[in-house]
Amino acid sequence: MNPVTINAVEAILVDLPTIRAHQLAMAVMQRQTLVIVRLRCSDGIEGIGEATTIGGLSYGEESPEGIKLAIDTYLAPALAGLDASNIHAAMRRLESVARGNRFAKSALESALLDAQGKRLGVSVSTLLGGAVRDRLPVLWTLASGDTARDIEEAEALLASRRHNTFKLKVGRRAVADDVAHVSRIKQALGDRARVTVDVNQAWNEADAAGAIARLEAAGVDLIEQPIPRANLAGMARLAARFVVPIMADEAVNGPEDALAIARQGAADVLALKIAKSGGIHEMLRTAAVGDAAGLSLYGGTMLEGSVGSIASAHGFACLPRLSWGTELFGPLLLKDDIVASAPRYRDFEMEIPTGPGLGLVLDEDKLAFYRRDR
Ligand code: MUC
Ligand code: MG
Repeated sequence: MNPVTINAVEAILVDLPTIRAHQLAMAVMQRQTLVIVRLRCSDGIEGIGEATTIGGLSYGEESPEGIKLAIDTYLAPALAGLDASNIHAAMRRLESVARGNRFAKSALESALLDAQGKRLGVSVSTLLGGAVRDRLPVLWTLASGDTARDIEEAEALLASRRHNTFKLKVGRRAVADDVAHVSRIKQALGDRARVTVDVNQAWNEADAAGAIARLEAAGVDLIEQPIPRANLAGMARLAARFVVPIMADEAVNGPEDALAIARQGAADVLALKIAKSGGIHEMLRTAAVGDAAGLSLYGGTMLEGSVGSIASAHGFACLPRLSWGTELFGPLLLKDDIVASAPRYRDFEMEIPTGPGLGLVLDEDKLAFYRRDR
C-alpha cells in the first residue's frame, strides 16, 4: 500500500481582538495573532494546528510572523512528500532541518496528529495512548490592570461557576503596588477562590524574596516565574525559603530544562506548554522528567485560540498527574473564534472534544474574515 503523503502546508496569520486589554509584565495585549496551519495530505485529509506568541516577540524568541516564515520557507518544504501517518519520523525530519523554532514545530505536529486522528477515526488523546480525564480544570487570568475591575471580574466568574482559581499578572508596577493589588484581591475573594501570581521574570531575587514573604502571608497559593529564567540558583533559593510553591514557566521548555530544574531544586511546579516544548510529544517527555523527580505539573497556555488550546488539552488529558490543573482559557479571552463550535467551559472545567483528531472544524467564513492577508 502506498503511504499517505504530506502534500501541502499553509500557515495563515489570523488577528483576533481580545475582550479587554490583557496586561502582563512585558506587554499589553489588545489582540492575539494566531498562526493557523493547514496540512493537506494525499488522501484528501486536512490536519489543523496553531501557534501563538504573547506580545509579538516580548515573551520568547518566536513571533507569529517568524513562525510563518519558518514554516513557509524551511519546514513545509522539508515535510513535503513524507509519510503523513508517521509523526515521529516527520518531527525528526523537522529537527534535522531546523534548530529551535519550537512553536512552529508544535503547530505542525498538532496538524499531523489531527490528520492522523481523522484518518483513523480517533481523537488525538486516543492516538497518544488514551486520556485519563475527559475535562480539565481551568483558571482565569485577571489582568485588566485595575484592582476593582479585577475583583468584579472574578466575582462574576465565580458566580457563573466558570472559574474558581485566578492568576494575577504582576511585574509591570512597583513591587509594593503589586503586592497591595494582589492582597486586596485575595482579601476580597477569601477562601472562595485560589489566587496565584505570575511575575513573568520581572523581579530580581531580593525584590522577589520581600514580595513573596508578603504574598505568602496574604494567602497566595502559587508564585510563577518570579525572577529571570536563567537564574535557576536564585529560583532554588526562593523555593527553599518559602512554603508557597514556586512554579517555573519561562525556565522550562523541554526535558533538559525539567532535568536541570529538578537537579537544582529550582521549582516545585512545572508549567508545561506544547509550544514551549515543540509539540505534544515533547511536552509529555518534559512532564515525565518532572513527574519522575517529584515535581507537580500544570497545564500552561501561550494564550492560544481554540485550535492550540484543544491540542494542548488532548496532551494534558494524557498526564497521569496534573495536580495544578490548567490555564487553557485562551479562547475565552478572544472576542470571536475561527472554529465552528467553540470549546465548552462549565463548572470550572473545560470539556475535551471526543471527535476524530482534535475534534474541531474550522469556520471558513470567520477564517476568511480575520486572516491578515484577506
Ligand atoms: C504566561 O506567562 O503564563 C498564561 C496566562 C496568561 O494570562 O498569560 C499566559 C502566559
Ligand atoms: Mg507564565
